[in-house]
Amino acid sequence: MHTAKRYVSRLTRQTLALVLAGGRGSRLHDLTKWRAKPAVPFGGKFRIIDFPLSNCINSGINQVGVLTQYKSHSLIRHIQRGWGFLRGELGDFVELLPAQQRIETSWYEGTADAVMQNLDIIRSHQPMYVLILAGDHVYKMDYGTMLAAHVEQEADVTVGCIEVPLEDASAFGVMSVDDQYRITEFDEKPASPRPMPGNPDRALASMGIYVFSTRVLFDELTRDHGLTDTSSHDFGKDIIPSMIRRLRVMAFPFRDPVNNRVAYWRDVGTIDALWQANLELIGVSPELNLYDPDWPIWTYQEQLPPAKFVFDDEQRRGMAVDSMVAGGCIVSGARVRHSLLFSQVRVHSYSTVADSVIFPDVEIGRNCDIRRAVIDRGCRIPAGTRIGCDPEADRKNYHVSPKGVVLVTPEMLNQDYPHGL
Ligand code: ADQ
Ligand code: ADP
Repeated sequence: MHTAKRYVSRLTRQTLALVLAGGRGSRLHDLTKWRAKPAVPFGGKFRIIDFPLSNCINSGINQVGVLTQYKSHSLIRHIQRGWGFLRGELGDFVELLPAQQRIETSWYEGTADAVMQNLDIIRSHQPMYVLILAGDHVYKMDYGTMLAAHVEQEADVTVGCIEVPLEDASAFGVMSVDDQYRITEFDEKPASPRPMPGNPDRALASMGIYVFSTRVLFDELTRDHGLTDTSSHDFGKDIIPSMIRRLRVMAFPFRDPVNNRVAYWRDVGTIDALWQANLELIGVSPELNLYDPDWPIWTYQEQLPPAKFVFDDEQRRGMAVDSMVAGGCIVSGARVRHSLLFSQVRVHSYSTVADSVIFPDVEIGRNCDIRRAVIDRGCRIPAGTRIGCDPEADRKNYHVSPKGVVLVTPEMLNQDYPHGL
């Protein structure tokens, strides 16, 4: 056991992780109008990117580059504030790699181009392996086991994969594997995805995460870079499919290490998915356990006082039940039920908040009734506002998702965004 651990830690130390955090994430509507998807708040005090970054640190990978592009201001600020604790003098870092026209005069094109444009930086760190991650999935994964599988199977590239329902599979890269988990087919976002053999309701999907041996990565990126007319310079569309016949391309099935079942992995890419994944955390034993001391999720957090629940001046109780409430919140004479309140939320007397996700720095005035909502950062909800009670009225003022979740942003309330928060 001891030797095995040391073997894995040697691999993780020789690995550079690159987190792709530049995509648009347009299905999150106005939540990504001003911020990149990896910067979207999640779980009461985190942002989505904290999950892959924490996975790196918890796996012993302490050299991490974050590739940013679209709307990166709040993402950059978050990483600078929260992820600077690694010891540079020991060679550990979380480094921001914005699109900066290092090689081309263009911004990053596909995901492979984003990595290609940083080849000189990768080279300077001399890693044996490069772990390419997406900045926009919520999951807890020990990348050490994937690295060990990559090395043991003498793979050129190893693709993380997970079983998904067949009806969802056309949103992913879908693969077929042989009995050694060598990938034999790979179709990026196929219109009619192939089911798994013997399992007609499931497909094997790429998680969009890859372990490359560094030499192979350099060769493949250089080759793809030359295909100016035929390639979109994307890992899923171009690089992985083109490697299958020539090289050893392996799949690594991501399973829960405790019960060996399909692990928790969410692309919280829509308002409905984001709302549901946040509210699931409130349950008694949610699939994603944020309270596991063996796998802490790191983040930037302000120093805030404890959440407070107070009687108002007329002795009405402020309370939250079946809820998660972050630091700095004050619930005074109001009821909060089955909801998740991020930091510094204020809820005033006679108001009810139910089945809702309230981002930081929101103020909810008196006499409000808020149900099935996602309220964006900095909203000041005027007294007497009803949200989630009348779909027609909601549609006029806010965005209503296919499942009837109401998204409210400061712009929809004609309020300025709280700059400098
Ligand atoms: P998608 O998620 O559709 O499919 P993509 O939009 O390319 O792939 O995003 C992958 C990651 O890269 C995201 O984290 C995104 O933010 C980031 N990204 C996108 N363009 C970028 C750019 N130009 N610069 C920097 N970062 C960028 C991929 C795979 C599929 C796989 C799914 C799993 O292609 O095969 O099934 O991920 O979600
Ligand atoms: P955070 O995630 O920290 O709440 P955002 O990601 O929402 O911050 O915002 C990203 C950047 O865009 C910030 O600089 C913010 O001030 C700016 N911004 C957000 N909404 C607006 C708006 N409606 N008008 C102008 N700037 C905005």
